[in-house]
Amino acid sequence: MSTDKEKLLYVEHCKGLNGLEKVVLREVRGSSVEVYLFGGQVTSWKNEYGEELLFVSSKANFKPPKAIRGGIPICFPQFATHGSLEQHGFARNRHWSVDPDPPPFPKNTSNKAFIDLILRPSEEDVKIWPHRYEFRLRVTLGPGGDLMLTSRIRNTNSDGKSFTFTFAYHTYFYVSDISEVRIEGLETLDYLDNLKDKERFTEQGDAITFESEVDKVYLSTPTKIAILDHERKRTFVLRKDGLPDAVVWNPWDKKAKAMPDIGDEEYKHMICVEAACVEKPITLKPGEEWRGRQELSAVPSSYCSGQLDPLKVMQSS
Ligand code: TA6
Repeated sequence: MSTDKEKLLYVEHCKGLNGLEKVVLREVRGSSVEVYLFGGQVTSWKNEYGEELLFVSSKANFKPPKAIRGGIPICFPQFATHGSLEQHGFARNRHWSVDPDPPPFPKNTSNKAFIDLILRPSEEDVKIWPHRYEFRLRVTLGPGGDLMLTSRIRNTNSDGKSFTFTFAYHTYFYVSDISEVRIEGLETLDYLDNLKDKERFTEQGDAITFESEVDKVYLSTPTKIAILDHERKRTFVLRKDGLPDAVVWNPWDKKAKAMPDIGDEEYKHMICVEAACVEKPITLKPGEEWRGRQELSAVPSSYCSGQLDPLKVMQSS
């Protein structure tokens, strides 16, 4: 296959909803990913059977500048709300560009389905957050259907000033039924409860299950978290690097009803588990660069974080 045709197979630039620019990544076994340049936001991740693994609300706006409800919104330069910046910062509300000069891939990777995007502040942005930066985002669909996001944020201030930020990949996983979902890997950890004035508690249970609204920032978590969808016999495995915390959120019925861009019953089919850096903000001096990665995979459901080797599960009858 010629390199042009091959490239088209792996990476296709096209128009999405409302004519917004979109990139489709495809792998030979049939898995795919969609990334909108608006927000630098992944809005679809399908396995080789064409099953959608991320949640995007049926009422999501694909009309800038409002963020798209679902997929993987990027929260930068802040997670949540502090001072004058809007909730979750503004990276998810901006138009990103394809990066003409991406950082080199590590030599040993054979990944072909990837896109490099870049975001720099506009003069308007500098007025609301007085710093200059280069935010490079690489979205990669691996040969086995895994989805990797790598963020590289460099301080390019020429005034010698450092800047400090918090960050999250606000990932919305699609689940069959939230009441059948269990999260493993966060047991016994401390968390800040956003429903109780960010008070600090310690998680007691042996796995996290859901019966009502949850909005917690788990602190200094393991690098691997498992999200088990019992009904669908599917486990999502989230691996993260450079992102010590993890946010777990489901709005439940009352909050969902109050949100215009999510269906009243849709909370039953989503769980946000967000690789994040919240408790200890990151500070960069001019010229310094921070890197934060998350890698998502979906494996058969009997795999639990660290208890069973997914390869053994895959080979078992
Ligand atoms: O990640 C949890 C959270 O901070 C919740 O408090 C809720 O606000 C959610 O994010 C969605 O925020 P958004 O600004 O996207 O509506």
